[in-house]
Amino acid sequence: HMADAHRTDLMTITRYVLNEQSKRPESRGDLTILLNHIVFGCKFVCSSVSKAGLAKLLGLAGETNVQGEEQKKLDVLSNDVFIKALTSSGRTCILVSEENEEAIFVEPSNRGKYCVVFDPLDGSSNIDCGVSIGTIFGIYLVQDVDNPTLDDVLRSGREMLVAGYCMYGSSCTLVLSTGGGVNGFTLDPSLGEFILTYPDIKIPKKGKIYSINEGNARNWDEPTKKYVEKCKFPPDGSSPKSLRYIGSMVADVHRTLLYGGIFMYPGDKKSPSGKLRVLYEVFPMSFLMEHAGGQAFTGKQQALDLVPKKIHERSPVFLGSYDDVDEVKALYAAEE
Ligand code: AHM
Ligand code: MG
Repeated sequence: HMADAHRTDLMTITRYVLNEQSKRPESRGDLTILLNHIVFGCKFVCSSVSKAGLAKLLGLAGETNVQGEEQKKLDVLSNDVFIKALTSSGRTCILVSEENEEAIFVEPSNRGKYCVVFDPLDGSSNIDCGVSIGTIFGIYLVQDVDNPTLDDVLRSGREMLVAGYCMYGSSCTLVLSTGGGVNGFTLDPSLGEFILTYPDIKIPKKGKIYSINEGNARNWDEPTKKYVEKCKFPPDGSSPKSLRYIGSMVADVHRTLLYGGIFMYPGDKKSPSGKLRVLYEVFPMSFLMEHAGGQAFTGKQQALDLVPKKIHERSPVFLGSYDDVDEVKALYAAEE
């Protein structure tokens, strides 16, 4: 009976990744193990995020715990958890975290063939008010395991193998692409397992929502100004788009992926490269968008074609529904 099948035959994320692995006979399961460690990190952070409001209420934040350590801030805690999970997987050699100035080279005894770039807890301005925040990650294959260098992560986004994010929202949702389609999994707290809930996500070709921090409008370039004006006053007389902006990239991108539309963090007069970081914000989200049938543009090129020169480099980004991003591209092309 179908209903029973649904309840007892769940596609967990581990089962999904194992299935993917079995399609590649040469694979030895290293990626499966690495992803399992990332999933553990996401569960840990999810649980900490959901307890954080309570801890604050009880006055625990900033106090010392049994070991006499200061209670760690959520972003620091998340970073520590991911670094421990990733190094102990034995499958990584270079880690780039938004929280660490320098790249981390895993010691040879723990080393594996993957490089992981990540933002352990993105959307910091939303932490203290309980609004959705998230983790973003991307995975590269090192070129020479015995000799990892920064060049292994200073590569185009096209060379990324896997990208994903986990959103800590009204539920905990992990969205992943291993290079094929994009799939979304929701954490079942009673099982402690991520279950496939959004199989093969495809972003609508055109959307009805635009998402941008409009407070920066006076510093925008012409194409951004013109595009946002078109969203509000469509020249063809069609209905205007709705504005939604959370200020948490993971949440804004997740909504864009599911409902369609466009998310923008442009460059402006004050910060020509915008705010978002290429390696662990722009690339993974652009990778997911392209694999879901959307696109991502920097104002100059497809975002995945960028090759960063520094690990914390920033770039403007316009990503989302194919047709909506095309309109932005046309406005930039007309500038030249
Ligand atoms: P953070 O790394 O300090 O959290 O900043 C990144 C966040 C993104 O999640 C979000 O898209 C953006 O900053 C919002 O920036 P702004 O407040 O300038 O609109
Ligand atoms: Mg960030």
